[in-house]
This record gives sequence, structure tokens and C-alpha cells, in this order.
Amino acid sequence: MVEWTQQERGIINSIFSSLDYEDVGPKALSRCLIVYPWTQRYFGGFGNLYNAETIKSNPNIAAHGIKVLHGLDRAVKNMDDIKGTYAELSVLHSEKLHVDPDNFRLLADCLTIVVAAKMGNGFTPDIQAAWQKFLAVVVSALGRQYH
Ligand code: HNI
Repeated sequence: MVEWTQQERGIINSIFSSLDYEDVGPKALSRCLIVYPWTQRYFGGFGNLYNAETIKSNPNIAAHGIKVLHGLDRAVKNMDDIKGTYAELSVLHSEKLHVDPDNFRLLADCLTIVVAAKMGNGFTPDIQAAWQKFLAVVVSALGRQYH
């Protein structure tokens, strides 16, 4: 089981409490689709993904980016059982959506970049360490039900 220090818990909670979901969610997902174009294949029904501009202005992508971020709230609220919290979501991504689990890390990296850019100097090494640990646990939990 993953152990969290009080400092790490504090950092994760404080990042999420001031997170602008409507800005960060769309930016992170659209960045993922642009930087790693093969991830677009899962969003065939989302409308125009023709180029970076259309991806960034696609309202379905924006809405889904926000939804994914809200999906992370569950992990924040259940930091001691992220694996259990995401069991169902992992099955969904594996068995129904057939999302390659390598893509979880790619999206997590895009999220880190967007959050770091917004926080600027505030994104200290301590904060980065706690944040990346949190995302690594999320990525691992989402990949758990794959076999
Ligand atoms: Ni993901 C649906 C959370 C990564 C492709 N995804 C969801 C839903 C949540 C969610 C929540 C909504 C589930 C429901 O309707 O019950 N996804 C997350 C989280 C991550 C993640 C927390 C990682 C941080 N998803 C990814 C990645 C891809 C992805 C990396 C593909 C590259 N997800 C999807 C697709 C859907 C989806 C596709 C269904 C969308 C739809 O509405 O049809």
C-alpha cells in the first residue's frame, strides 16, 4: 500500500482546492491529443480533431477534459485506497473503451506540464514530487484491471 506523509497529503489537497478545472482539464487533454496524436483514436465520436486549433476549440474535448479532472477528485478523497476507488473505472477503460494503459501516463504528463506552467515558481521540487507520486498511483490503479 502507498504511504503518504502529512506534507504530501497537504500538497495534493491544496493543489486540488485551487485547481481551475475548466481551464486545466481542457488544456491537459487537448495537449495529450496534439503531442501524442495516436491518442485521438479513442475520441472518434467527438467531432473535429483535424489539427491543433480544432482540437483546442473542440467543446466535446473541453468537456471531457473537465470530466477526467473530476475523476481525479475521487482519488484525492480516497488517497488511502486509490486502487479500490478506480477498480470500476479501470475495467471501463480496459474492457469497454479499450484504451491502451500506456496512455494514462501520457495524459498524466500533460497534466503535470499544464499545472506546472500555471503554478510557475510555486511548482517547487517538493510539490512536483508529491504531485507526480499522486499521478503515478492513479496511473497504476487505472491500469490494474488490465489482463
Ligand atoms: Ni478516461 C471516460 C477518467 C485517461 C479515454 N475517463 C472517462 C470517464 C472518466 C475518465 C471519469 C467517464 C466515465 C463514465 O462515463 O463513467 N480517464 C479518466 C482518468 C484518466 C483517464 C482519471 C487518467 C488520468 N481516458 C484516459 C486516457 C484516454 C481516455 C489516457 C485515452 C487516450 N475516457 C476515455 C474515453 C472515455 C473516457 C474514450 C469515454 C468518453 C465518452 O464519453 O465516450
